[in-house]
Amino acid sequence: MTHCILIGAPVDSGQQRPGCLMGPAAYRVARIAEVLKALGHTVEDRGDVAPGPLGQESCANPAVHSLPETLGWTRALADASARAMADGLPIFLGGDHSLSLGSIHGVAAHAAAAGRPLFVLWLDAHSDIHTLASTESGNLHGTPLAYLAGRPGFAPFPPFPAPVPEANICLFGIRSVDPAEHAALEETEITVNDMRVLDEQGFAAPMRDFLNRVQAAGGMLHVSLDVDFLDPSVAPAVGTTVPGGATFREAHLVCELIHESGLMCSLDLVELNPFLDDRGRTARMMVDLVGSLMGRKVFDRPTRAG
Ligand code: B3U
Ligand code: MN
Ligand code: MN
Repeated sequence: MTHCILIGAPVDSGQQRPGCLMGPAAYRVARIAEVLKALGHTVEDRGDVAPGPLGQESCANPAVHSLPETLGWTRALADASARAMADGLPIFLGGDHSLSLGSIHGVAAHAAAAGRPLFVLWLDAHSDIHTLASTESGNLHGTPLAYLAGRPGFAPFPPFPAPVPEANICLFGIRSVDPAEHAALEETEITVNDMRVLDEQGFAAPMRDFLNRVQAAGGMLHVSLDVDFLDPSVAPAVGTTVPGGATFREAHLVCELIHESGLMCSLDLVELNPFLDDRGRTARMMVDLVGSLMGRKVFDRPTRAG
């Protein structure tokens, strides 16, 4: 039994298509709390985080937009995250992926204080490893991995408490990488399980390899699940659909393996844009996956209303 702490993060400043701010409400309507309770967990919904006050920060790259807003969210979410880590397993209901700038900040502070190594699993179509200098879109949802890895160029942001060693980061499912990100990844030790690798080796073996490494190191695992990890045919409600993503079965398998490892300490659910959804289908799919992450078997689930 786990104490699950729901934290609404209606962040919309990290990209330019409005709608992600409705994400937390959609997860609640899709009965995330009830699904967790049915699995025997306790659930505490801390409501939606409010962004911190707006500053005047700017940076040299003119493409970057909404920097003060994203900084406000980062500070507020880092704080909410560190507090929740002391009490249970936070589940961040996004919100675009820039929310991870804050959520993982709090998780890393907690792990450092506990003296435990932190590992990060990035389930995403994108590598999200731009810096403020390299992003061409200026969308800060493309930057959290660089921030948490301690890459330079994040001066206006609060210093990352304990950068996650590159060897502790695993990208899984990626299939859209910008040239600057490609160059950055080439010079790192980050494990890149792109779709080419997963097509050839399947999802289970590379996932088990990574989980075994976390286990052997006595590590804590933060999971960041971007809706676009999934194929758009099963999860259409996302601003940046990329064909060729994980199927229903592959995604559940990954979640079941993570559950069986017992290693996950915190979870981001990001990029759901309910305005683009097909009668709540993507929100329900994500909540289904949370069920698998928290102990439900694919063929053993309670009947859901709706
Ligand atoms: N790498 C591109 C596209 C992108 C990243 N994350 C999402 N899209 N969702 C960028 O804008 O940085
Ligand atoms: Mn992402
Ligand atoms: Mn993505």
